[in-house]
Amino acid sequence: MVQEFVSRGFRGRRRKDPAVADRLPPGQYLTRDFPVLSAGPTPRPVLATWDFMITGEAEPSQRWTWDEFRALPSETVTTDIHCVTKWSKLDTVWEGVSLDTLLDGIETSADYIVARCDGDYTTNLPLAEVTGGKAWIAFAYDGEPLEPVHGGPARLLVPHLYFWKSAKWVRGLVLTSDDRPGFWERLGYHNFGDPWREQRYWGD
Ligand SMILES: Nc1nc2c(c(=O)[nH]1)N[C@H]1C(S)=C(S)[C@@H](COP(=O)(O)O)O[C@H]1N2
Ligand SMILES: [Mo]
Repeated sequence: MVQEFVSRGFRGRRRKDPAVADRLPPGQYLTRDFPVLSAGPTPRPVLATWDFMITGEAEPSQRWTWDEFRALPSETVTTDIHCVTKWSKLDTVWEGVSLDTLLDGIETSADYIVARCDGDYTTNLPLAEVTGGKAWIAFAYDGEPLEPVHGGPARLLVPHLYFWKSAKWVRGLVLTSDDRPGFWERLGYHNFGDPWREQRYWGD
């Protein structure tokens, strides 16, 4: 009873905090733990054979081994994340390689990407939503190597869109001229997924 009263009081205070409220998209609630949402089993890729590829309408196509990927310049990113199942988490801290860095030097006429992963998951994004400092391939969370359940060794991080766009266990990007809906998008989730416009499902 006491515990419940204390935690309810705590949440109540947080909700009234205007600085926090401003950062919470419509229909979302705050969580302090880090839920795991995976559509299948957790893949365990071996780093010695791991690679990351940019293919499709990319000239030239590119491939990095794990060591080559980790030798690229990386950034620390502190950002809020928003899951379509309605939890949001503020000030998460990641380390990753910007997609701008990975795409540098690649010529393309593509307007979209499809993220490919270990396992069968895919997700689609406009190229303009993952360039200009808006997306990373993250390999660390909270100063530690990214845990397998959260997408380790590396995941896409696109924090301004619902978190299903942040593909875990990502292995590559396919650049496409047509928009190709991915795993959740084909199952009825919104094609774009802006949490501030509450774009949860097709038709939202
Ligand atoms: N490869 C892959 N990436 C994925 C998923 C998945 O099932 N497989 N789930 C997505 C969904 S719906 C969400 S909300 C986030 C959850 O990330 P987390 O488990 O680290 O919280 O990962 C996204 N990326
Ligand atoms: Mo999600």
